[in-house]
Amino acid sequence: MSNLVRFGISLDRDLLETFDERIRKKKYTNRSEAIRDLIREDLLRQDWREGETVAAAITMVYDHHQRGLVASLMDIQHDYHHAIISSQHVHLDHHNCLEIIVAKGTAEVLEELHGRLKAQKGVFHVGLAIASAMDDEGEHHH
Ligand code: NI
Repeated sequence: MSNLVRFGISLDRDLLETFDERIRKKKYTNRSEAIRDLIREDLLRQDWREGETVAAAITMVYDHHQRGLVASLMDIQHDYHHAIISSQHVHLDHHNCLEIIVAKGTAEVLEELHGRLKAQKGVFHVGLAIASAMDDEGEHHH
């Protein structure tokens, strides 16, 4: 890679040992990759805080036999049609459904959607994972 830059980092020995222990547990093959991921995560959190548009995945597990729940979840998703890109529904077993919603928006909008889904009775778990930062043209950066 022509854009690759090498630089040295001075670090306290104890801190480095703790870091090496952590990256071993996470199965990183080298320190550079672990440090790159930390930097990317930090930049992404910063975009999130600054109200930039990010892409995210919302996963939820719920009991579709809960009275009125499927209709409520559908109503909520329609309220956020401008943010939701796609959703996938998996019938896990006789009772439970898993839904994966891919959405794009600001932290405020995505957290609000997440919160409303989570508040419904019969919903067991709702996760929100930020996938990537986007700029105004929808271009992916870092
Ligand atoms: Ni289902």
